[in-house]
Amino acid sequence: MSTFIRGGTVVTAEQSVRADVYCADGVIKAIGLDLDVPAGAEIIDASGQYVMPGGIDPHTHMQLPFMGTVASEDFYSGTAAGLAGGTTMIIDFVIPDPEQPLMEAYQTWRGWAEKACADYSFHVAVTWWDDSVHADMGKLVREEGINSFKHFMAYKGAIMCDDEVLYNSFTRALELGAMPTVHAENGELVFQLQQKLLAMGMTGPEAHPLSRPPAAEGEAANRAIRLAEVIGCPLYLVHVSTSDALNEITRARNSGQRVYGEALAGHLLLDESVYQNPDFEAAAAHVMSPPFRSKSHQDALWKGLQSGNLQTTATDHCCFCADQKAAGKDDFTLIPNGTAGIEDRMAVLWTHGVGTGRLTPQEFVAGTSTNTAKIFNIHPRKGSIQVGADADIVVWDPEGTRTISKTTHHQKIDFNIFEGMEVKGIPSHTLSAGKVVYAKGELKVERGAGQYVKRPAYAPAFHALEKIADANQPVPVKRN
Ligand code: DUC
Ligand code: ZN
Ligand code: ZN
Repeated sequence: MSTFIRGGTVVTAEQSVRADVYCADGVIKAIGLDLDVPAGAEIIDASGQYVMPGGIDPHTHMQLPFMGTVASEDFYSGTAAGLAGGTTMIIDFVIPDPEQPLMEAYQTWRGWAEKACADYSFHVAVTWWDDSVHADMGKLVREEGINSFKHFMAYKGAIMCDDEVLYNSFTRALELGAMPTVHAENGELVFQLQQKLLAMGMTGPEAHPLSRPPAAEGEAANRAIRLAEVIGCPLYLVHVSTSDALNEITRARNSGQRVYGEALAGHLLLDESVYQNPDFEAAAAHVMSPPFRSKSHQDALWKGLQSGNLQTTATDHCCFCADQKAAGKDDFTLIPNGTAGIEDRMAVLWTHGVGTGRLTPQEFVAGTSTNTAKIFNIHPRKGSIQVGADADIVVWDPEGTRTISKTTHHQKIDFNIFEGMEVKGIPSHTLSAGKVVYAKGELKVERGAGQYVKRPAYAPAFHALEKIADANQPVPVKRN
């Protein structure tokens, strides 16, 4: 099985260059101008189009059991929707219940993901602490190819980590060469504000953003960053939604800390007015955490991407349909948190990023694919167009248009937060492991074709950090 992509412009994070790309045996075999077409290759005419690394969405929650229900999108339908939108890999989250062994939860998620039709990997959440968690983190890194651990600083009484768990887990991650990641919101403050708002009779979705103010995110971001600073580990902040958190990241990076930030397509494009919709279903459909913010935060996030203080983009794809959201009809704290976007991320970011001049095409590739591959240590196998890399490729038609709608999307959810948005710049073809899995509106995916991608630990850089920490060891004063 081989595919020949002819006459396109290859766009990577570094450059744009006219070249043909030949793929066989799942990888890129040749790149160059006017290559000979090998016998039997399927030819894709890419003239007038860009040939880019397939998107990597580092933040999805397929079939997540959460807030008393289960996300409606599973690993098959979700990765298929991703492929339709040019995303060829996801990093999903294993989220153990408190007291559940990490390895047990990991095996459960691995089983669920076997039906995926695009490649996938996992961050594993640390939701509690004891010696078995310490040991399982080691097994996951050394034997299972997990190199990132997630910490929820929100969701009190469920999966929230206190500072003790953060300290223990960040310290262990450093030892193992793994990346700690955080959902940064002060969960205690959110809980107290939720109770206060309910007591005031604020029971609808309009109370959701009030219960999670920007300061709650800024405080948690700062706390996590400061813990990482003292421990000496790097840190990745998922779904940065406020200038408050971004300012903390920027400050830390300027002082030399290795801190990374992720922006969601939804946070870049939607604002908090969605919660004022008098239609409960429409307002509840936007309930996710952190919530959509004011336009000034959106502007800050775009600037974060432009300046490089935010490196990656994601969706937090977590689908709940109207009947599931209805659980919170009389109490906004019971609305399952989550919105969709895996199918639309690439097109909306191209349209509102490259199309408006906010991002160059190279910055688009960096922010949708390459930076994620680098941060999570799978580059250049993923996130690049080079000989030997996996042939996960999107052929991008910059003149192609589409109107986003729940009536035409492939996502398994009855709502689309980008409903009615006209996008210009869409995939014409998506290749997964060299196979054409999406062509001009038609999906040709195979259940189970996606592979689990192991991500090695980052030992060398981390050992350097450990050496610095060792050199700064305190020495007791000798006294008589
Ligand atoms: N936020 C959501 O909106 N859904 C899933 C988990 C999360 O942190
Ligand atoms: Zn989160
Ligand atoms: Zn999430």
